[in-house]
Amino acid sequence: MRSAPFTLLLSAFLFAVGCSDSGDGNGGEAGSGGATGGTGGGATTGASGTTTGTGDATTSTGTGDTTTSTGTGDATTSTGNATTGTGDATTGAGGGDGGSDGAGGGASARVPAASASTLREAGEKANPPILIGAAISGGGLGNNDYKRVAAAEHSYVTTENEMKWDSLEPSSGNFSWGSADNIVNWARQNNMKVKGHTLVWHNQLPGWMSSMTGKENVTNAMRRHITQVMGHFKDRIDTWDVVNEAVQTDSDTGVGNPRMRPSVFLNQIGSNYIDLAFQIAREQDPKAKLYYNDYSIDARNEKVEFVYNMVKGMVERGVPIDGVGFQMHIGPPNNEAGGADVAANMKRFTDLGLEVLISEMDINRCGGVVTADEQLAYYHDIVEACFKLPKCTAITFWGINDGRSWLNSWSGALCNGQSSQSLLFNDQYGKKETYNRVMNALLGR
Ligand code: 9MR
Repeated sequence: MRSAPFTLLLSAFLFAVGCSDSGDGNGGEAGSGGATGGTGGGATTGASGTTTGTGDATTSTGTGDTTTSTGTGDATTSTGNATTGTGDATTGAGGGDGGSDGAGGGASARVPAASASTLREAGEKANPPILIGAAISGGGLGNNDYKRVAAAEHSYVTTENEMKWDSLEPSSGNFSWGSADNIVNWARQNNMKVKGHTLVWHNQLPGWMSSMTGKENVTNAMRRHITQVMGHFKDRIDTWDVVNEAVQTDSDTGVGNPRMRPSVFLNQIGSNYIDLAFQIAREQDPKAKLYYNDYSIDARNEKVEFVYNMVKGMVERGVPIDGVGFQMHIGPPNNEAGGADVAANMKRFTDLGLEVLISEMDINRCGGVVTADEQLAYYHDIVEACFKLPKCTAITFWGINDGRSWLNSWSGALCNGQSSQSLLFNDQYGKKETYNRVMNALLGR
C-alpha cells in the first residue's frame, strides 16, 4: 500500500480554490462552462491531515484521501487483490449474501478471457462480460485517431460534458440535444453502449436553475429535466447517473465533516431530493439502471462511510437505486486507494444488493504525489478489484489520451497546464504501460 505524501497533496490543495472548469483544457471542445467555482478548498490544520475550512459549495471534484483502513466492515470480505483465482466466493447462488439480482448474476467470480487484443474484447469475452468505457468529448470526435482508438478499445461511452444540465437545458424548458446526440449516434454506430451523465448535479447547472427559489419550483424543474432528458434518449440509453456528487467533505480527499452538499436541490427541496430524483427516473423508465455517482469514495474514508449509510437507507426505504459509481479519480485533487481497499469497499455495496462500477478512472501524476511505479500498480490492482467482482459491471476511464485530460488544467490537480500523464494512451494515441497493466488485470494476470 503506497502512502502518498498526503500533507503535500493537501497543502497544494489549499490553493485549489477557484478552479475553473474550462472544458477539457486542450483546446478541444468548449467544455460546458457552467457554474464553476472553487473546489472544496479549505485550509488544513495540522498533522494528521484534518482539514478545516471552506469546502465551497459550487464546484468541485475532489481530492485525495489517504485513508485506507482495510477491511472490517462486513465481515467476510476476503477481498483479495490477490493474483490467484477465485476471488470472493460470496455472491454465490443460494449464498444469501444479499442480492443476486442484476448483472453478474450469481456467479462467484468473473472468469477472464484466455486472450484479447483490445480492452473491449477482454471485457466482452470475460464471463460475465464487463463493459470497458471512456469519457468521450465532442471535441475528441473531431480527431480520427481519437475516434479509432476510442471505438476499438471501448464498449461503453460516457459523454464528458454534453449531457450535463447546462448543455441540455441551457434555458428553462428549452432543450438542446445536438452535441449529445452526435456522441450517442457515434457510439451506436460502433456498437457501444452509453451511460447518461448526469441528471441531477450541483455543478454545470445554468444560472437560471442554480438561482431558482421555492420548493415547488425546483421540484418541478427537476422533474421536467429528468423526464425530458430520459425521454429523449429512451431507446438509446438505459443506464443513468441520476444523482452525482451529493456529498462533500472539507477536503476533496473525502476527509473531514462529511455532509450533504449544498445545492439548489438540497437547499430548496431538502435532503429527500435524492430519493425523489430516483423515483422520477424510475417512473420515466421502469427498466433503466439508475446509479448514484461520486468521487473520493473509492476506499475507506469518512466520505464513503456517509455515502454507504445514505445508499443503505435508500435501499431500505425501497428507493429505486440499482448501483453506485466509484469515480476512481486517483491522485490530486482526489483520493488514493489501493486495490485491496477498493475491493473491500465495493464488496460491501454489492452486499446491499447493488451493482458497482468504476465510472471515471484516471491516475494523476502531477505534483509527484503518485509516482510512475505507484500509478502502474494502482491501475492494475484497482482494475483487478473490480474485475474480480461479478457485480462490478463496468470500468470507465475518464478520457482517451493524456493531452485531453481534464486534470491538465484543473487547478487542484497540480498540473498547471502540463500533462497529467493520467490515462492509457499518449498523445500519439500509442498504448502506454498503463494500458498493459490494465489489460493484464482484465486477463487475470
Ligand atoms: O471532465 C469534465 C471537465 O471537462 C469539466 O470541465 C468538469 C466540470 O465540472 O467536469 C469534468 O468531469 C467531471 C464529471 O462530470 C464528474 N466527476 C468529476 C469529473 C472531473 O472533474
